[in-house]
Amino acid sequence: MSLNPYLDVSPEVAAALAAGKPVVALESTIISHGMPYPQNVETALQVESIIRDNGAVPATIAILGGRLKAGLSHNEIEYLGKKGQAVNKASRRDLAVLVARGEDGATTVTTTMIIAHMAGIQVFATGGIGGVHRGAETTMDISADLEELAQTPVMVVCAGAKSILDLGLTLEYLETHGVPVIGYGTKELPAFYTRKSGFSVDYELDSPAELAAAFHASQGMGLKGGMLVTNPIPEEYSMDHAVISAAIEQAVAMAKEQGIHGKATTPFLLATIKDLTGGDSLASNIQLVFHNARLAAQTAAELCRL
Ligand code: PSU
Ligand code: MN
Repeated sequence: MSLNPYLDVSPEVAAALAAGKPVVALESTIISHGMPYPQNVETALQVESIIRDNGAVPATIAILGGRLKAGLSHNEIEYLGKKGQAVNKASRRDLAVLVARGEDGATTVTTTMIIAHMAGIQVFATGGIGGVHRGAETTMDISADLEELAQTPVMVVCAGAKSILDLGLTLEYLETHGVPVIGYGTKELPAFYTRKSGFSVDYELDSPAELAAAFHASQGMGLKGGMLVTNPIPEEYSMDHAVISAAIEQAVAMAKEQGIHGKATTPFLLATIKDLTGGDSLASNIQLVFHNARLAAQTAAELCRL
């Protein structure tokens, strides 16, 4: 079904792409490493149905038995969700060995963008992206997601970046690498669990049609990178600033004490924040993913009209 010998596009996704119908990519690290079981599987399946309800076909992306997959079955999603952190968290550097060995991998924002682009999918919905971590001036912990946004032409719809990261440095990095950062209905970068961060985005766009037009122009000019759309969590699901800030500070301190580093850092922080907030952060996380899925599906539909 595909020109790339490493890639399996599901029949439904392939048919939609061939017919010029809207398709939205979804990542699998959010399933295996971003949320606990069974909420991870329930959320992933619900996100797929929200995308369908908004007129697009969902393509959840992962690596299974060394094959790059665009479009998973419910059983495959259940498998990744149940296995959780025992699945390899697969970033760009992991693809070669995982594929050569025929292993499984959960795709991060980086690898989901890579595989989406291989399949011909332009729009991708998720919760949060990786960024420049606090203390990166000494640890050099900068997510590969930022590099991928600079080079792979996929629109990523997220809820901004959470303050486990250094938001100011994350924006500087994206600016240096030429990644447009769009606020959806806002001039302020949303901070994932809350609607405000105190940092400005480059542009405010206010409709799926405007998002599609900007992405289409970027493609038309042959600019090589992607685009980051930051969609604020709906007010009714946003968290109290003081509560979430305290949990984040404590989680960051615990990670430092316990010497957590490398690819384990983001999953550790997410799980610790969830525990510290008694699950409230998970409830917000789930709602913001639904919200992003809707916007991504509507934007993918607009892109198909251009
Ligand atoms: N942020 C979240 N939830 C997530 C992630 C980030 O709120 O699940 C995941 C995404 O897959 C993202 C990855 O691409 O973590 C970034 O990991 P790192 O910081 O190791 O680059
Ligand atoms: Mn990192």
